[in-house]
Amino acid sequence: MDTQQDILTMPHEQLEALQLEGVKKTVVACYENVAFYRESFDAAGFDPYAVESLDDLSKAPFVTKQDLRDNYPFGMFAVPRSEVKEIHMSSGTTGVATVGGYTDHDLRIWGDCFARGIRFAQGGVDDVCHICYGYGLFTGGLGAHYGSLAAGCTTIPISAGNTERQIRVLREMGSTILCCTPSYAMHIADTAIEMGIDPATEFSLRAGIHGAEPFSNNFRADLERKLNYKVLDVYGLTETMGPGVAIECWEQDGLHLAEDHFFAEIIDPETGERVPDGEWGELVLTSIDREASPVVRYRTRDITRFLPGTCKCGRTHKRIDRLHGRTDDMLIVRGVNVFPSQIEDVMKTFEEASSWYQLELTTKGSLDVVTLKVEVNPGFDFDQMSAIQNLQRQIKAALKTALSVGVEVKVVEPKSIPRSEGKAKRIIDLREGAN
Ligand code: DLL
Repeated sequence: MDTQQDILTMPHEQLEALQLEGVKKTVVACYENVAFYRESFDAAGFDPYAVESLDDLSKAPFVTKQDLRDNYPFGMFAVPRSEVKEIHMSSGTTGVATVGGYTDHDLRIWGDCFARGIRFAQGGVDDVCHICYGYGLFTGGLGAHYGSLAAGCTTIPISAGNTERQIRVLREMGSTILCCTPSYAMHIADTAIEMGIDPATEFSLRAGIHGAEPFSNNFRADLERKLNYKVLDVYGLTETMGPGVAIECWEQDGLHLAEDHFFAEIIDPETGERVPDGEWGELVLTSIDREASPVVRYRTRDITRFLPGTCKCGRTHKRIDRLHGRTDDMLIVRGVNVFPSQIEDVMKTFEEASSWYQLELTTKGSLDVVTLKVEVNPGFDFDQMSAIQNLQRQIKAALKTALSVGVEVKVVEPKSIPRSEGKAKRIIDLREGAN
């Protein structure tokens, strides 16, 4: 019997019973082994020994990225350092990094979680899995690596960078599964096309397992067309494990949470209260069986919602909607809340617009001004001022209609926006006091 398959299709009530057992163990382990949790549970009057239901967990205080930073490097470990076999760290571009530790058990779970994505793509021993997420402290490379090994694929640990070599290897080794950020996948596809190689016919890709940053449905459609494969969205974060917390199945109808390893809540970021199923809010995660770096009610700052109903694939694990972005990336343009990926979705309906854009934030008086810099596709006649102005006007009007936001639009030449081998930098904040 395939136990992984059983776990993925078991009745939800049965899964909840497993979750409750796991959550009970996690809160006790955190209380007994991590000074931070002992203090914060005591301060909130939360008794970890009195959890009788998953609802009781909502009495526990939240833990934030700042709490993890304050306990850098090893203060959040729930096992002795000698049991920690691997360490990963968040990029830490804004302040001190956060650290995640993994025991042998944690590494196995991580591999199993990512391997689900590969199996969702019917992947296994017949596949060649090309991994160009960055290897190192970033969780992308090694998370996909452990997943690929667990799923039995032939693994190519090429890491990010040297795009022409990526293209040669993809073509010559007949890779069937591509793991990298969606923006790097797009860069690989565009570079191949520039080199005179048609990736749709000269690569052998079947599936891409892309994540680590938001990407719109239109961006995805463009990728699928250029690379002639199917894209599955994978979500995760260093603070709770890395990639594999939730992954789309072949239905592409939301990301199945690994509910046997994480208990998820969606809260109103302002009040901290759970929102009804189906409503958008901030995802909060609690570990069920993480040994080294368990979290209790970690506020991810990522905005999503539980999707109603069951998935056509028959798996019972709840699905979250594709992520719009983080609460910190949400722009408030003249009072309207908007995420960069929503702007991207509108912009991508124009065939002249490439997939490359940046949002520049500036101030004019007391108001924030958002300028969308859109790179046009090669072939666009950049010498024709009227064509440029026309396109700018049309995109601006489309954004106003679709999102009710007034965004300035500036069309820029092909290849003028920097490419990224990892996460794309979509927002350039030039406002006073930013950075
Ligand atoms: O980005 C882990 C990862 C690696 C996920 C590879 C998927 C693939 P961090 O660097 O800690 O970890 O960044 C985590 O990235 O809180 C989200 O804001 C964002 N993010 C991750 N996956 C997605 C996704 C890795 N599929 C932060 N869609 C998270 C949108 C995502 N945003």
